[in-house]
Amino acid sequence: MPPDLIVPPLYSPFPPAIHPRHAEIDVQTAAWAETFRIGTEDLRGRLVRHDIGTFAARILPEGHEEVVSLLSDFVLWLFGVDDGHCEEGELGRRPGALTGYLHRLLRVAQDPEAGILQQDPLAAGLRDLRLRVDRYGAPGQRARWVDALREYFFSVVWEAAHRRSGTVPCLDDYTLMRLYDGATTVVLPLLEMGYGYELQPHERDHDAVRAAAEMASFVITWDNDILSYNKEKAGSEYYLNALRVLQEHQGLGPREALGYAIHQRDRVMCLFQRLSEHLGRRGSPQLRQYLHSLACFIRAAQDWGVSSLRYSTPDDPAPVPSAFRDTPTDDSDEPLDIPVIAWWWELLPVRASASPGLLHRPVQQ
Ligand code: 3E9
Ligand code: MG
Ligand code: MG
Ligand code: MG
Ligand code: MG
Repeated sequence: MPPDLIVPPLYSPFPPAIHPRHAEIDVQTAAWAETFRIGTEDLRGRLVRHDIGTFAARILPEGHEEVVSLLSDFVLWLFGVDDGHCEEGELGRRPGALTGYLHRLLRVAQDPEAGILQQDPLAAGLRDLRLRVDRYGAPGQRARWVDALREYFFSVVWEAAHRRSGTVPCLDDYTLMRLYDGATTVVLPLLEMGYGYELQPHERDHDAVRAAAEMASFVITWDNDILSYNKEKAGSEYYLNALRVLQEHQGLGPREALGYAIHQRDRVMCLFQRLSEHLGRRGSPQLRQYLHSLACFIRAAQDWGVSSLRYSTPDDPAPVPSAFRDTPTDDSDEPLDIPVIAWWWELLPVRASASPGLLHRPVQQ
């Protein structure tokens, strides 16, 4: 990051929170990574110093400890895939071969007994994760988890095609890819499992609830793009994040791109808050817990993003903020100029209206 590109405090309306067992969970995740030999020795040695247990403990601050631990191991596993195979490994430039490997992994997630990838450490780790998903989740949640893994895998293959050709997708394509390749959607079933409830399909699959989850993914991944820019740009490898997309396609300089990305995430954050409040007033207690967990997830990624050695080491300090601000830089109701997410702005009644209003898109039964 150029020295003049200092990340200012980011808008964060949600309070920080952390599970009291975070330190133990972090230690257990390091042991889990060792047991299953996730990643190369070098990658594993780095990952276990990234406070991933702390991240999981912030996502589910009052969740069942076993599920926080499962989430922690799963996030480390995801970095084993994302760093180990996509961003640092050779499969990351071979989308066809990557597709084959990820399909086999998906089969293991669906059927842990499948006689494939017997010597593969990520497959062994995934078998263990799947057994724990069975233990703490309902069959429908396991199905959602497998489906979410598939959408994450599908998006990293798209990303791999850009890595191979050295191209940078346009903002619209990047936004669509990023809703999945930040692996945020694979965490969603664990938000429910963490508090021992199952969101009913008429709520979980309601357009407005899906939109709220997508908005959380947007804010989490835009924040990651801002806070990981230093790490990602520093290497000689191909990298892809929102700041790069804005520089390539909107003709912005690094500083302007940073300001623009902040305005985008602030606007989505404001919409998320308004939609969340609106849905919370009408939904079940489980939906309110789910919306609260989305907010915890956003805040967790921020607190972890500004503190983890993954993004800023003493040898390579990133100019990231140590505090957050409680007002947005942009609270406009106007949709962002990104067609794939324009529908988010059609879900709420106009703000000026005093009536509770109806969602434009009806509840799906
Ligand atoms: C994130 O994007 C990649 C995921 C596979 C990381 C696993 C994290 C989660 C499931 C929770 C979501 C959290 C985020 C996005 C912080 P990217 O840009 O490759 O992550 P990096 O750490 O390398 O910047
Ligand atoms: Mg640690
Ligand atoms: Mg990645
Ligand atoms: Mg990465
Ligand atoms: Mg990143």
